[in-house]
This record gives sequence, structure tokens and C-alpha cells, in this order.
Amino acid sequence: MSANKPVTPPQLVLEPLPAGGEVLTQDVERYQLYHLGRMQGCPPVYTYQALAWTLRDRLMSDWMNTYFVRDQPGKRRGYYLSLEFLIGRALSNHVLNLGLDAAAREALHSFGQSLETVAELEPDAGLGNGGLGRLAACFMDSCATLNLPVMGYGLHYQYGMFRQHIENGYQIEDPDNWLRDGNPWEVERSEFTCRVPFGGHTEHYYDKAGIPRARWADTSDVLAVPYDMPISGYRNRAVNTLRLWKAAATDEFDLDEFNAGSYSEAVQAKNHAEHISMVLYPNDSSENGKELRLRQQYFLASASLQDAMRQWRAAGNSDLSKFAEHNVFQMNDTHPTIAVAELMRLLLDREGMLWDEAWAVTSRCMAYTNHTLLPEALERWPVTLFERLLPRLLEIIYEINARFLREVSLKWPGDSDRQRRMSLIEEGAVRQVRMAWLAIVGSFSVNGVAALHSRLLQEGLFRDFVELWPEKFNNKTNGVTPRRWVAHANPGMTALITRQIGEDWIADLSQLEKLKPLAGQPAFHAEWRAAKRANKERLTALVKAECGVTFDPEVLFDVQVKRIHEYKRQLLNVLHVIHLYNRIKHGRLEGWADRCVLIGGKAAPGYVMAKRIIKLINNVADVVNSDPAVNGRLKVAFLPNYRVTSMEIIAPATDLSEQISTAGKEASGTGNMKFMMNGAVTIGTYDGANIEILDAVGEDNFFLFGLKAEEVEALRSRYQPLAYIERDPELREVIDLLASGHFNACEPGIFDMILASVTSPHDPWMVLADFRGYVEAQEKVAEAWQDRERWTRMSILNTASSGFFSTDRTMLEYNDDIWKLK
Ligand code: 26Q
Repeated sequence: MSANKPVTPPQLVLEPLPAGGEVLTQDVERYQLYHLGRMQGCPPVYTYQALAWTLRDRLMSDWMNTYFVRDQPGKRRGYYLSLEFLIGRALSNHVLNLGLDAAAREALHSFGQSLETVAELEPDAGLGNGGLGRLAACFMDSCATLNLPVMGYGLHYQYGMFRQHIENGYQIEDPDNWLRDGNPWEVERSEFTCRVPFGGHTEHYYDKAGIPRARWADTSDVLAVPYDMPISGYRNRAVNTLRLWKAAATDEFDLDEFNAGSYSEAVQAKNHAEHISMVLYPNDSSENGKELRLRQQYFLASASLQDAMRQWRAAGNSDLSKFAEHNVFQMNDTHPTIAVAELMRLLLDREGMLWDEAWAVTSRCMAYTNHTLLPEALERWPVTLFERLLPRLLEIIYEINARFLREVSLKWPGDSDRQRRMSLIEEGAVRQVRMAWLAIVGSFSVNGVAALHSRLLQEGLFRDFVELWPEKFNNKTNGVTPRRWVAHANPGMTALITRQIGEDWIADLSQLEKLKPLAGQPAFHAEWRAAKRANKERLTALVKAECGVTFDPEVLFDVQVKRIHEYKRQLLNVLHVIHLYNRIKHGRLEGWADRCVLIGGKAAPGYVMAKRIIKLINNVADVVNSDPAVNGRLKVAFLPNYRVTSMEIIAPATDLSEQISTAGKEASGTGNMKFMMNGAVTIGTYDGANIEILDAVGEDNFFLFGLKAEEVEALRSRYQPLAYIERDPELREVIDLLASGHFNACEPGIFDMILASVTSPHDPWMVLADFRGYVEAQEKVAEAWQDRERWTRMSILNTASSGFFSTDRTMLEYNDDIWKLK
């Protein structure tokens, strides 16, 4: 391959289109009529599409200019490799970033539409499960806003995260056909299609110089076609790229079969290839070893690395020994870490490098982020699967391992136990490749996502590796983007803050500190409460529409939304709800504060216990909401189909943020940060980023409870949940009511598994150990809530202290310590 000529950057490669209200009006009309072929009075979704195309035109010049300014020889670039990008909607985000709010409103006015109702018609791009995928989306936003040359690489799933609806209290999954009406935000770039090999076998030979070489032969190749999505920065004219790969069959693949007269086999082969990017795997913790998942992972890694090399050459570079000076790949968890072996393959087999040179390049441009401490989430793949699907990659992994174990044995001669622990291959009945170990060995940086998480990783799971390479390990506490999570989601509070401190805080969140002196001013309190009140009315309408439950915006909104998982302890929340119900029933109302409890989240389709927890929440909600004795003191709702777009309504309306995971289990959490920024007060355990939230806001403005991570581990061997029940009459009352069948009158036994789990001495999540502490913390919440001034001050101080949790800060730390981009 010959190196392309360097691109000389013209000042502007494309002039921006005019963007006033009048011209936008014309363009929306033109798109609706002449592009979409829809007349006035057509369904409003076409007005959404026409506006989207109109805005896309305004992004295009900035997008191209950003690209050409960056595309210079020797310029260093970053790539974020992730199987998930949980983007949500794009339209309002671009309107905000481009500063086109007034113009867009004017354009829609002539169609009799508001920006809000039109924006509602965009489906979420739900290309992720939860925290890890949404983090990737927030990172992309901040990189664009900071003008960092970072490109996201992911998969163009035909079906994103399933949609959830509730039938008789149970979760039902529906396919998410998010592309049904087309996607105005994507640009297909078939000119950059890559080939990704699978299967076949390896052959070994000596090249002309007598050097041993390998080739991977008789592969079944799949085409990777890129779809680019623009990622606009906040009012800085930078537009970065999220490149998503879609799988397609190769033409000759089809033709061979077709000529042999087997049409259906040809179609089957095509199907087999296209399956790779068909659907997002909907489980967010335990890994289930499915071949298709490994195909997805390799497909992403291979296409992205080939593409990054192509881009690097196209920018005028050719000396491969400098590749690591110019490129850095951040791997989002172990999911894309086959990239370590794939880059070695490309450098050795395709580029003809020698092992040591190739390893020097690879291990200097890869970086790995871990997102979990749960052992069941650590990815391992059977060697036999690798042998069949990726034989050349397995050879390379074996060679990496052999050389690595030599290094280990040099440092610790004779320590075979340590070698066994650190080997990239786990020996046993089924030999498996340990993807986290491959990531650590192949990377120059390994980070966790909150201070506690990084410390626990370094002291526990990764300890052997820390002893070998202490300099590799670091922490990067997560964040969230204040553009989406405050400026867009909470316009009322945004306007109020901007009136007080100007608008610069949106791109420099530490400036929220300036609100602190206002936390004692009655006039500001009144405005703050009015903004919160309006947000609570919005959520009340949503809950009414989705759940049929009537919330009262005057009372405390107590919210837990996140994936349903035992470690996140939605069960602890439900036990508290049952306890509150008991208090009403028995007239124990001293210190009572009325509340509305909202819970939402999806369960992995195969996670039986999580699905049963959803059923329990719904049954408890039905009983509580329909019991006349409750008389509006307590309302409970399960919000179906929790997603990015729901959080945009929920976070601004929340008073109390539930972050109640078993200590040591939630790597970071990011919902906790969205709530805090929007002025919710946290009730939480000493876990993940809760600890840093507590540090930032102070213990007077946070309801802390529960065992610490070390205490959880110390208790494990002698945990006796029944003893807690015996000691605590109110806990006994809760367990007895649950066991009595009060919440499952016509459905005998359905909650036995839940009772068995919380009363088992082997309950890993120790729900009952923290029950009393949680109830007491909730009593303090009720007391604080009664004092309106006090609560409002806490709320303001939470927002004012949330500056650290902007992904702008997170990205600057990644850049300063890891990426070093200009
Ligand atoms: C792995 C193999 C096969 C199929 C699926 C998976 C898989 C997919 C998604 C495993 C894990 C995930 C997602 C994990 C996740 O969202 N972790 C969360 O990451 C957040 C961002 O760092 C943290 O804030 C959360 O604490 C963490 O739980």
C-alpha cells in the first residue's frame, strides 16, 4: 500500500450554510416536500425528519472542517473502542450545541409544532445496556466539547437494547427496531469498508529473508461497512465522529454458492455474516460465552484497527515504528480487548514487522478501562472456540503468554502458583482465555472508574500485576455530560443558574461553586423550589401516562432507576417500602413524611431473580396504591422501559437519589452524578463514586448508611440474616408480611425465591445486614424533608458541589495521564 499524499489543510473546506430562522423554515419545508415527499398536515414524525436533515446540513461543514484540520501527518489521535454507545436522542442535543434553539422553534412554528413535541418523535439510539454504554456517549460529548481528536468505534446494531413493557407485573421484552424510519444522523461511508476474516486455518512459512511467518488462510470474510454519526461539541464548531460498523456479506461469498446452484446456501451465508451486527447483547454483567458475541468483539476490533491504520496512512504517515506515537486506543472494558492480539496480527502478518517491534507498538498504544469487580463479569473464552473462530489470534495469544510468563518467572523464579494465576490461559476442565489479563499485559495504562473501585482492583483482582508493573495502574473517576444532563434535561434550573452566574458553567462545571453563597438566600430558594416543582409536574404526568399512578408533586420524590441487579439492591428499597406500608397500617406515623417512590430499570432477559424483583415491585405497588388505609401517604410506581430519554425527565424531578448497592460492588455509578447535578440529595452506601460525591458535598448533605466494603467482606463468613430478623421487630414484620402472601394473594409461592435469597447466610448482597441502617437513614431523610429551607439548601449545595462529576474533567484526566492529545 502506498502512502497517500498529506492533505494540506485549507482554511475551510466547506462554507457553513446560513442558519437563521427564516432559512431553516424554508429548508424544513423543502425537506418535507421535496425529499420526504410529505405535504402539510402529514404525520409530525416527518416534520421531525425534515428538521433533522436541516440540522444535519448545518453540522456538515463543521464536521468536514474538523476532520481536515485534524488530518495532518504526525498528529496524535485517540480512539474509543466500545461495544456500546448509549446515545439516546440527537436532535435537541445538536440544537443546544449549535445554539439554534430560537431558529429551530421559528421553523417549526410555521408547521404548528413545538420543538419539544417534534423532538419527542425521535427514537433513542439505545446501543447500550446501561452505565458503561452511557459513559461512552458522555465521553464522546466531552471530547467534542474539549476539541480532543477522539473517534468512537462501535457496532451499528440493527436492534438496540430491547424495549420493556409490563404484563401482570412481569417484564416482557420487545425488539427495538430503532432504524425502522431511517436514521437521519448517520452517513454511510462504504468507501471505507473493511474485510474481517473468520475461521480457516493458519499456515507457517519462511519469507525471503528467512524469517518465520504465518498466514491465515481459507477464511470466511465478512465486510465491515462504516456508518458515521456526528458528535457535536458545545458551541465550539467541533464535530467529532462516532463510527459504527455494520456487517455485510462479501459478494464473492454469495456468488460462489450461487454459481454452484445453491441459492439458499448463498442467502444463508449472507444471513450468517449480517447476524454479527444484528442485535446488542442485553446482559450487563454475567458473560454467557456465546460464539456470536465473540464474533461481534473481533469484528469491532479488527475493522476499527484496520480503519485507524488506513486513516493514519491517509494523513501522510508511513513509518510504522511511529504508529504508537500517533495513535492511542482506549478499550471500554474487556469487550474489545481482542484488539491487542489483532493489532499484533496486522503488524506481523500484514505489515511484515518482527515480533519485538510489533509488540513495542501494540503495548504502547493500547489502554484498558475496567468497569467491574464482580467475578462473574470477567470475560473468559474457551480456547476451543478461539481455535475454530480465530485460529491465528489464538496463536498470537499463546506467544504473548509464553513471553509474558518468562518475564514473570524471571521476577519470581520458581513461583509456579503465581504463574498459574497470571497466565492468560486458565487451565482446567475447559481451558479459557482470560480477556482481562490479555488487556493488562497488552496495555500501557489500566484504570478503574472511581477511587474505591481502582483501589479494590489494585489490592485484589489485579494485585499480581500491580506488583509487576505498578506504573500502569491508575484511577479515572467517571462523570456525566452537563450538556445533556443539565442544560438540555433541566431548562428551568439552567435558566435560573445562568441568571445568577452567567452561562460559562455549561462548559466549565466547576463554576457551579458560585452557587454556594446563594444556598442561604430565601429569594433564590423560592426560585429553586419553583424550578424543581415544574420538573416534578413533568414527571408526574409521565408516571400517570406510563403507570396509571397519580403522584403528588408536593411530596418527596424518592427514585431508584438503573439496571435491575441483586447487587444494586432494589430489594432493599422494596423492603423499606413495605416497612413504610406497615407503619401506615399500624398508625406509627411519628416523623412521617409523605412520599412517592419510583423504581425503573430493565432486567437481563435470562436473569430470573431480577425479573422476579420487577414482579415484586409491581405487586407491592398495586397493593399499596389501592389500599384505602394508605390514603395518599405513600405512592409506588414501576416505570416501564427506563432509558436515556426517561432519565432526562426523571433526574430533574428527583428529591432523593437511591444509590444503595452492597459496598464494594458498584464500580462507580453515574446515575448518582446525574441526580446530584440536578439537585437531588443522595441516600447511599459507601460505594463507588458515592464516596466522592459524599466528599464533595459533605456529610450534612448526604444520607450515608450501611457496611463499608471491608466490613462486608469481614462479615461474609459469619453472616446470619435470621439474627437480624430476630433482633429487629420491624424487619420481622416486613419479612412476615412478604411471607404471608399479602402481595401475591392469587399467585402462591412466587416470592419464595426472594425470601430464600435474603434470608440465606450465603446472600452475597447482604440485604438484611443494611436494613436497619437504611431505615434510620430514611427517617433522617423524612426529618430533613419536613424542614423546607434545610432541604432546599441541601439541594442547592448538591448541584453547587457537582462540578467534579463532569465528563469534561474526566476526559481532561484521561488526556493528561493517558492519551496526551493536543
Ligand atoms: C459481557 C460479555 C457478554 C455479553 C455482555 C457483556 C457485558 C455487557 C455490558 C458486560 C457488562 C456490561 C456493562 C457493564 C456496566 O455497565 N458497568 C457499569 O459501568 C459504569 C461505567 O463505568 C459504572 O458506573 C457502573 O458502576 C458499572 O456497573
